[in-house]
Amino acid sequence: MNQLKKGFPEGFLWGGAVAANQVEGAYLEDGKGLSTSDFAAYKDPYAGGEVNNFTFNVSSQELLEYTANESGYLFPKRWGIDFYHHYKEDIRLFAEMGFKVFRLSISWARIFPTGMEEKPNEKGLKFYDLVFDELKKYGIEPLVTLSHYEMPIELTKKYNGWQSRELIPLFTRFAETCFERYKDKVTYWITFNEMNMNLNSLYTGAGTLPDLVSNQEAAAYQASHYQFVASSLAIQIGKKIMPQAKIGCMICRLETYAETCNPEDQLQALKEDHINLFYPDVQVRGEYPAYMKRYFAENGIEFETLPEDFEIIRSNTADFISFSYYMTYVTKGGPDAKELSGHLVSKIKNPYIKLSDWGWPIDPIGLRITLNKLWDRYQVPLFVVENGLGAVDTLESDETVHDPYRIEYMGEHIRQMKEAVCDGVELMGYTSWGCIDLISCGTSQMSKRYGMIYVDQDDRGNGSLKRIRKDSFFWYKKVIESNGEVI
Ligand code: BGP
Repeated sequence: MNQLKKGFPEGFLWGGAVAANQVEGAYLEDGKGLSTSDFAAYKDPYAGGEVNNFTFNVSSQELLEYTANESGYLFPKRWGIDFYHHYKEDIRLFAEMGFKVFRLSISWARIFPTGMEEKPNEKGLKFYDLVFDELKKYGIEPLVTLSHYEMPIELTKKYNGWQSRELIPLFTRFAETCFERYKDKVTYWITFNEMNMNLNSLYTGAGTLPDLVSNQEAAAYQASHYQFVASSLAIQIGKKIMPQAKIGCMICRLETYAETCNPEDQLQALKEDHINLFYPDVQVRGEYPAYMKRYFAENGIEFETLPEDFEIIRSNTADFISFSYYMTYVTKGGPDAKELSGHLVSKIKNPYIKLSDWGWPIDPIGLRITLNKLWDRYQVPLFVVENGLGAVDTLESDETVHDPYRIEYMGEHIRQMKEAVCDGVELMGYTSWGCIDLISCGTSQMSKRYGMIYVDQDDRGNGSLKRIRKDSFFWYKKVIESNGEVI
């Protein structure tokens, strides 16, 4: 009998993750064009407004004339945490924790301000050169996401985002430019962040204004189809330029439990798992699964494809599956199954697990379950590229931040990852989400803090931007030093 696995393999890629639109700021600096994420806004909560949902809260017409009325709105992703000017300090802190890898994204609009230029913006390219060089100084591998919930707003205005096939060549030109420029600095790439979340937010994932499409679900699958093709073409191009590169796909993993052992509930859980696994199925197995063709037919979902699309998808599959894992879901069969599913947070509560400050269920065992399921289904390397606890943190008068709740959350999830590795799962690494406090994707709040590093800034952008090590900073440093043995 061969040796049982006891823990994380040598070379396990410990680190942290951010996204350009949630950290960089400098939203119009050095030639960058406006991104869709620069319109992630909410009414100023301190001026009587309340935190609304993620996308710009006015009609599409007003968005397209964004200068028309910005009064009362806050656009936190336009300032982020000013990573653009703090990246050296931040990377030094990541190195102090012992990071082996750092997940970040490239802002498309820094490289092609409108997305349609023939030539890239040299100052945009230069910024990421400097970031990668800084990471290299500390021996930290970049893990680069090409599209992480942002794109040039001009592509929304002209094409309504990924509703148009025109986005495919524009994206592959962006990808090829990055591959050519950074081929000697970046080995690990992800094409699209959480592509399955097109179903939850067309604007965030696909740069599509929902009120300009007749069927939002069909529009999400149309955008996903074009992104499948674009991702496969990017892999094809990438492998020619960087034969040694590892290019992966990425989903938001929605591990779903049936509420009871009633076969109807179990069947509904399977159906919802299919909706989630459709994305790695296409990107790793290389074809549309029959269960989704049936789903499209039975639900009257139509979108444009071309025969050659399917050969591109078949011939250019992802090297690994990366995913975000925050929580698990509960579902059940019956007449109201449809409206109970597809929400960011499960409508049916799981009585066996606690909730975070933002009501997200906390389920570490679910991570072991999901790792086993994904490994059993695909037998390709896996990478947990987002996992973390958004919480209210308190900066003490002595400039300390005590976050035992975050240490417990991360510790429990790392423990379950270790169990999965001992079950035989091939796991490449773990990049904790929001390794430094940043702007929330879903609410644009600064106060939903994820980091092991505190950033002195409030929801309105006020603060010194000082970086402060939390208790979890020192704890995570020990975890990495021991390759997870202390867990
Ligand atoms: C994922 C995004 C990340 C991150 C995370 C946490 O969907 O890929 O960008 O933001 O969600 O969500 P939030 O920031 O809304 O707490």
